[in-house]
Amino acid sequence: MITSLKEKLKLYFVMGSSNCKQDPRYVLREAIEGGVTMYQFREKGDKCITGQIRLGLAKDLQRICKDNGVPFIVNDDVDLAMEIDADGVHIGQEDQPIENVRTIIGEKILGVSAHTMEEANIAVQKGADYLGVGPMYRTTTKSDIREVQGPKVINQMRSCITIPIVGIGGIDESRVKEVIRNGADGVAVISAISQSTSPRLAARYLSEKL
Ligand code: 3NM
Repeated sequence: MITSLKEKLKLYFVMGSSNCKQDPRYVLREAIEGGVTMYQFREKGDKCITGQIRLGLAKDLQRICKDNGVPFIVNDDVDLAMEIDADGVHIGQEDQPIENVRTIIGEKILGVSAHTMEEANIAVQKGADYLGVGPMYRTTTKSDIREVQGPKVINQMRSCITIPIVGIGGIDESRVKEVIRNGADGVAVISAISQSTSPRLAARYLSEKL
């Protein structure tokens, strides 16, 4: 990849069908037009789609990413990532052990959610390529989240973590700068883009803050 992973992580859009007010394909196309630099397929929760419909959506969204040179990352589902040859996988602390995922996916991008210094250090040792740290702020998009951390936790992690870090959770246009000032390489957002009536403009405004 010509552009570094750090650059690609600048405006990281995370989304599944239940996060969108409009067709996810339209939302992703618009978001990329607006400046999204990386995308994570996160088809999770009560209202998520399954089976062949899910697979079909993943392939459609992957195609949109490919056509625009945007890396396509799959949340949790290592089998799906391998089946469709995604660019990478993002896992949480409750998912499969990091080292197992690294063995399966080889050179693909591996992102890990970390909430504390200890989790961050372990993730790096076990082969993470980047960390997602959150929740930065209060969010209603994900129900099983940890306590709000605030961007300072990224500042602390920066004393020993050198791989790219993105902040996630409750980030909107007004908060991007604070997250970056605390040492994040980028921001990961769901609702700030997916719930907007204009995902393109929402992505553009976020991107302008970066
Ligand atoms: N992970 P929004 S918070 C997927 O803290 C996710 O690890 C989080 O959605 C974490 O941008 C979160 O709409 C939800 O707040 C982010």
